Amino acid sequence: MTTTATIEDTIAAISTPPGEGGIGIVRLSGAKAVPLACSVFVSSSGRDPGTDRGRVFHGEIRDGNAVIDEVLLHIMRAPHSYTCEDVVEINAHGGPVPLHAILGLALRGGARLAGPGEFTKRAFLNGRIDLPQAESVIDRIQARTRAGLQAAAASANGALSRTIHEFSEALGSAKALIEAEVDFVEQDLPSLVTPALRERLETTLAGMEELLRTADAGRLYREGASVVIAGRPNAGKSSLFNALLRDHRAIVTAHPGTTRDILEEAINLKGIPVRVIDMAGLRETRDEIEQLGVNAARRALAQAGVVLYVVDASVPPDAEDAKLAAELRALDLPVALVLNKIDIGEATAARDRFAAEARISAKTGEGLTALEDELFRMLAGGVEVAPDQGMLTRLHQKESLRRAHEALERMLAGFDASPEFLALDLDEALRALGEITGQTTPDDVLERIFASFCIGK
Ligand SMILES: Nc1nc2c(ncn2[C@@H]2O[C@H](COP(=O)(O)OP(=O)(O)OP(=O)(O)O)[C@@H](O)[C@H]2O)c(=O)[nH]1
Ligand SMILES: [Mg+2]
Repeated sequence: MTTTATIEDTIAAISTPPGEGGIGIVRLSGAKAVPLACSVFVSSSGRDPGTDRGRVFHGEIRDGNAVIDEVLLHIMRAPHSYTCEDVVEINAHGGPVPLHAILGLALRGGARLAGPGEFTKRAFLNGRIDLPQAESVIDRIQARTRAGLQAAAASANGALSRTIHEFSEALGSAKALIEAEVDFVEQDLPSLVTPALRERLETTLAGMEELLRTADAGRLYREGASVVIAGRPNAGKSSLFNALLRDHRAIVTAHPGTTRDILEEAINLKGIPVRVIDMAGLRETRDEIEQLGVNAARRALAQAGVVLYVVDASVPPDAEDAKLAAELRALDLPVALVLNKIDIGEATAARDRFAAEARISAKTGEGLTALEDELFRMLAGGVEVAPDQGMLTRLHQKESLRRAHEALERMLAGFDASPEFLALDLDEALRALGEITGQTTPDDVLERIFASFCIGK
C-alpha cells in the first residue's frame, strides 16, 4: 500500500468478520465501484443502480447465469461516502462461500483486494478525516471497555485535533511576527517580539504539558495493563485471582504448589482493560512439574506491568519471605504488598515497605475494593483521566508532542536571541504537531498505523 500510486484503483474487501453471520458485506470503493457492481447485479425492480438516483437496490448477484446470492446493494456516491469516493456495499448472506464468491467477481472485474485499513486510509488521504480520527476508528473497533470507547470517541469528534490546532495556530502567528521582524530588521521599528508574545507562547507550552500528562492514561485505556499475582505457595494467589475475576477460574486447595500453569484472564478495572495473571508460588522445589511452573512464573514476572505480592499475613514472615521480597524489589516494577487471610489473624512483624499495601481476605472479600482502588491508582499513576476532553492514546502522538514541547521550550529559553533562531525552533515545533494530525506524518508511520487495522475497514 503506497500513499499516492494506488488511490486511482478501485478496492474491494469483505468488511464483516470471517465466519457465519446474519449478513455479510463486500465493500467496493473507487471510480469503478458502481459499474463493477452493476455488471454482476440483476435488479428485482428493474431499476438500474448505475443511472437510478436511489441508494438501495434489491436483487441478485450472478456469475454468468448462476445465482450467487440475493443481496441489497447500497450505493454511496462520491464525495458523500466513507472514503469520499464512490462506494458500493453489497449486503449478502453472511457465509464465507457467498462472500468470497462475490469478492472474487469484483476482483475478476478489475478491483484490487484492499489492504488493512485501506478504506479508512482513503478517507484520510481524501481529507475527510484527520489522523487522530482515523486512529479512533480502529480504537473503537478494538475497545475493550466503555471508557476505552469514550476515549476513542473523543478523538473521533476531533477533541484532540482541535487542541493540537490551537497550539499550531498560536505558534504559526508567533512565527509570522518573528519573520516580519527578520524582514524589517534594517528599519528602526519597535520590536514585535514582545513580552506579550512570550506570555502567549508560555500559555501554549503549559497547554502542551497538560496534554502530555494525559498520554500514559490514554494509552492505558487503549492498550490496557497486566497485573501479575506473585507470592509463596499457599499464600492465596489463586483465591485472590478468583476474587478479582468474581469467578471460580483457578483451582484453590490447601495443598501448597497447586497452581503450575500460567492462568490469564481479562477484567475491567474502572474502565482499564487489565489482564490478571495467576501462577505457581515462587519457591525452591524438587518437583519437576512444579519447577517448570516456577520458571514460567519468573518469565511472566519479567513482563508484568504491576505485581501484587501476596503473603499469608496470619503467620509471621521468615527468611524465605525476606528473600522473595528482595527478589521482587529487584524487579524495578511497581509492587503492591497484599496481606491476605486477615480473617484468621494478623501476625505482627515488620515487613518490607512496597509501593502500596493492602489488607484483605480473599476468602471473605474484605478489603478487596480498597485493593482495587489501590491497583487503579498504581496503574493510572494518579493521572486525572478525562476521556471526553481528548487525550493522547498512542506512543507516536506522545513522542511528537514531546518534540514540539522541547522545541518551544528551547525557543522560549532563547527568546532574546536572534529572530532567525526563534523561527527555526517554531518550525520544528509546528512540524512535530503536524505529525499528530497527519499533515506532516512520515509515510512509514502512516503505513504502520493503518497496518494495525483489519482488512475491510
Ligand atoms: N482463611 C482464609 N483462607 C484463605 C484465604 N485465601 C486463601 N485461603 C486458603 O489458603 C489455601 C491456599 O489458597 P490458594 O488460593 O490455592 O493459594 P495459592 O497461593 O494459589 O497457592 P499455590 O497455587 O499452591 O501457590 C486454600 O486452602 C485457601 O482456601 C483467606 O483470605 N482466608
Ligand atoms: Mg494457586
